Amino acid sequence: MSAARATRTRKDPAPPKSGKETTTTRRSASTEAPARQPDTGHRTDLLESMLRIRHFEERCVELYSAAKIRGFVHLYIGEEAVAVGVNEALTPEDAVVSTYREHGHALARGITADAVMAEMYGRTTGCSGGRGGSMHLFDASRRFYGGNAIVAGGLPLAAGLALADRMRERTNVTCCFFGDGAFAEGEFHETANLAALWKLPVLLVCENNRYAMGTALERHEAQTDLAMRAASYGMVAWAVDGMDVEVVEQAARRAVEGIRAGTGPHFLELRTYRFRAHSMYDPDRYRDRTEIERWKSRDPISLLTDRMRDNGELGDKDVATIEQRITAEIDRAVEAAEQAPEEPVEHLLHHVTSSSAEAVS
Ligand SMILES: Cc1ncc(C[n+]2csc(CCOP(=O)(O)OP(=O)(O)O)c2C)c(N)n1
Ligand SMILES: [Mg+2]
Repeated sequence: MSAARATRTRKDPAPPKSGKETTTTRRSASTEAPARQPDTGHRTDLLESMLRIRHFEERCVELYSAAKIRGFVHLYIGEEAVAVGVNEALTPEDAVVSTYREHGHALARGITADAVMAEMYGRTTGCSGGRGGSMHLFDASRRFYGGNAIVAGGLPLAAGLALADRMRERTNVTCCFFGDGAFAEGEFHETANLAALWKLPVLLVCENNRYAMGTALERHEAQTDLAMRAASYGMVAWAVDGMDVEVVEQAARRAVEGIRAGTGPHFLELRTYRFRAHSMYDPDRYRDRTEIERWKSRDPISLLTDRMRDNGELGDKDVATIEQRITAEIDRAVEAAEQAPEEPVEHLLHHVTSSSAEAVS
C-alpha cells in the first residue's frame, strides 16, 4: 500500500465509486476464480433477499416506536449487500457466526421472517424461543450460531466451530461477520493468529461501515487499511466494495473456494455504510449529513435495481410485485408474533443448566 493511499483512506470516507472490488491486498493468486456471469433469475433473487431485509427492518422501526419491540435494536439498513452476497457463497452445511446487527444475516441465511419477528417480540415461536431478542437470533438447524452482543465475541467461537469441523473431517467453512470496531479487541488478533497458524477453514468478513458506535475508524485506529492488517497475520485478505451485491458475491465465492482448497482463513474487508444510527437509542450526531447522503447515493438496492433496469431485466411492475410479496410476508409475520404466546413464568429455569429443565418441570 502506498503512503498516498493511506492518506486518502484516512481523510476521505467517500464510498467506492466503481462497482468493482477495491483490492488493497491479495496475497495469493491461487484463489482466483473465473468471474461468474449471473443470470436475471439470480439477480432477481439477490434483489428480493435485500428487499426482504430492508422492509423487515423498516417495519421494526415502526414496531419499536409503537413499543411492540423493546430492548436494543441495531439496524442493518444500507449494508444488505454484505449479508446477501456472502450468503450466496455458503452452503447449508457451512456455519455462520454473527454480531448484534444480525437481522440481515439471519434472514439471508433463510431463517424465516416469522421466526425472526417472533424473536423480536420475545415470543416462544421466535428462533431463540423468545429468550434472545434482536441481538441473539440463533438457529442451530441452519448452523446459525448467533447473534452476539460482545464486540469481536463471535470470532473465537468461529475459530472453534471451524476447528471442530476439521477434526470431524467435514469440508465446511465457518463464516464470521464482525465490524471494524473488532480491530480494537484482542479477540480479533488472537483469532486471526490461531486461524492462520492452524489454517482453519474460516471466512472472516469485516463489515467496515467506518464507525464503532459514535467513533470513526480513523479516531481509534492508527492504520485504517484493515485488509492489509489482516494480511499481516499470514492470511489472504482484500478489500471489497460492500455496496455492490454482485461484487460481494464474487469475492466471497473466491474466498470460500480458497478456504475449501485448504489454503486457510480468508479475510474480506467489505466497505459499507449504515444509513441509520448505531441503534434505536443513538441520536447520530457524529456524522456529517453530506457523508450519509453520499453513501446513500450508492444504496445497494438502487445499485442493483438500476443495473437490472438498464439491462432490460426488470420493470417497475416486477419491483412492485416483489415488494407486495415481501410486504405480505412481513404482515403475516407481525400478525403471527402478535398472537404468539410469551413463555410462561414456570419455565423460568429451563435452559439455565442441563438438569434444571427436568428438575423444574
Ligand atoms: C467488548 C465490548 N465492548 C464494548 C461494547 C459496546 N459496543 C456495542 S456496539 C459497539 C461498536 C462496535 O462497532 P463495530 O464493530 O464497527 O460494529 P457496527 O456497530 O459498526 O456494526 C460497542 C463499542 C460491546 N458490546 N462489547
Ligand atoms: Mg462499524
